[in-house]
Amino acid sequence: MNLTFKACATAFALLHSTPFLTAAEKEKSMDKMWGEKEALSIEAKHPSLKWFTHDKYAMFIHWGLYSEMGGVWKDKTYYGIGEWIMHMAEIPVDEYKAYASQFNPEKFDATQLVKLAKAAGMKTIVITAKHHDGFALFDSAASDFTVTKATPYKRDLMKQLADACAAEGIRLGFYYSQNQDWTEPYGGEYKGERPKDYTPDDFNIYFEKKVIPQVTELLTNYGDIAMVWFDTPGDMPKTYSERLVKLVTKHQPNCLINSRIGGGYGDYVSLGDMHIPPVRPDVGAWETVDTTNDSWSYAWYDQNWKSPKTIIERLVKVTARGGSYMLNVGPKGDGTIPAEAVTSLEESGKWLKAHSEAIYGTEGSPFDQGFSWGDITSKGNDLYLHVFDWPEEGTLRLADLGANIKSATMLHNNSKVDCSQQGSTLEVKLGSQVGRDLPIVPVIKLTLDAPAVVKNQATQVDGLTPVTLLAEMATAEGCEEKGYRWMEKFGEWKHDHFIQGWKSKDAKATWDINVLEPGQYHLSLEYSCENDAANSEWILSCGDESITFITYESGADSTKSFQPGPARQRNFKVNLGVLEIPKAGLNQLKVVPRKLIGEGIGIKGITLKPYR
Ligand code: FHN
Repeated sequence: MNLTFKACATAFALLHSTPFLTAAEKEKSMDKMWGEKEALSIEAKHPSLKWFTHDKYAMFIHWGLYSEMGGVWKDKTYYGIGEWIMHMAEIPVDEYKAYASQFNPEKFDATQLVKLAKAAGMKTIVITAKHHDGFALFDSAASDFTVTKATPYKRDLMKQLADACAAEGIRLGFYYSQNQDWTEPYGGEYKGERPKDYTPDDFNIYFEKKVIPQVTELLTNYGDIAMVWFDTPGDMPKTYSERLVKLVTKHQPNCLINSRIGGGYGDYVSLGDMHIPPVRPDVGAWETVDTTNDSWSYAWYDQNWKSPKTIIERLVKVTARGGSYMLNVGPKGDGTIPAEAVTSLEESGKWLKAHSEAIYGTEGSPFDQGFSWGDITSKGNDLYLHVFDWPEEGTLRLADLGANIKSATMLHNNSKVDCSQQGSTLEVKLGSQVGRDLPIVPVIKLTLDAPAVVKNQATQVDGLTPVTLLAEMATAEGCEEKGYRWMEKFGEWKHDHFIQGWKSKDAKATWDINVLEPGQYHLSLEYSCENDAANSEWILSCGDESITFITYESGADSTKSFQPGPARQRNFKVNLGVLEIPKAGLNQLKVVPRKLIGEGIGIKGITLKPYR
């Protein structure tokens, strides 16, 4: 089946606004944008990865002229990512540059901002020193389009932030858009008319005259820099990435570089925006960047604020999969931070302070994937069970940890939690905690007699809580697992994986499951199906037991989005029925076509719920 998806404005801009691309071409364009699929060419071994992998949590800041516009140009609101307003509203270069006269962030208080990051429990701040619009929040001899020369404010904002970070003991990193520069005639994706004799090789002029001098300024004028966070390398030739690596290493050997520098360089991998991987990625050191609402920079209409609990859950999920989490705030044009973001960061920060042991310096979960009730981090012999959704039956079950339980306590107050072990299965009984005043995300600390090592990563079906078997966990034969990414409305990226492209009736997708309690399970399916593959029939089985089902087309998103590109297939959730899993231990769940139409459906996940 040929799932389609909405390509983002970024990918389109990178591909010189070619409106009709195949799905494969679009996917490739996003790889270029994020540089994420290219294997890092050097073995990630930078000494600073020690703090990076220990600290887990950083603040990202998107701030610039676009923040003053807040999503509005000439009285019209442009819905999308705030910092892309110049592109979305097609603002002429001269007019955009002239707008700098309105940027006067008199209320900016660097110390307050750094203290907010500290209160949130973040250890590093990375700010957009220069985004794609080319405007510098620092003083630069290489450009006049800077806060010091083009605005009434005139003061170097990065200097203030660097001083405040140094005073408060917070690391500072700079975001620098090395390829896209919409206001530089020779820059990537210039929004004006290129000079007459322009050739793509003239990128060199921009690179030598602006990128090299400005990155040098950032590396030499602001004290110790923890990282330079490059973005959207696009088609920039590898030699430029290499030059930047050399430049950073020369001036600040301790400074980290993210993989979006392009060309396979970088000290660690930045996954696609807002991607919280459900399964542990095998890419060495990595991070997820995310934001407190949907847009990166301030946009007046974007009220989709993440609650303190959501922030904690996302931080835990990333930490549990072995990554680091960088969460963005978008200050307004006057320098103030939206109150909702402040509250969420402060509240989640209180939780983090009380549970710091379960985040900083942890190793991630011994399981490659999370659970429906929450997720796990670990340190030595200790496991930290972060309970997002208190299980209905008051019991958590884990098996095959390769170690024995010694004790279980609530991390926030050290109170004892009942636990027992039968064979290799542990049970943690939460009954004694019911009715108590619990933290937003309660954490149970399990102390074992050895570090947990889960040798068999088959999904554990515990007989108590629902379990979703994801496409990412399947073995596909005669079909394929494929990831899709699209931007939904205000810049928030969605990431879905499917088992799809069923070639024949002999194709199959299988999931290994470790059944802790045999019996009846209620099964449901989340899938996507195009019109021309509707009414195909399928068999889902486990051993001799099976369920037969038919799938309907799942519908598509409207094409009338501000994003160009064809419609994206929607997902559909259906109940399949009740299936008996007769034996405990390793089993296999299998899906095969019974009557295949077209390339069949895309399976996102199958959920098993104990049937009571
Ligand atoms: O185009 C940028 C976008 O504006 C934002 O800065 C994000 C943050 O990761 N990076 C690019 C898109 O991935």
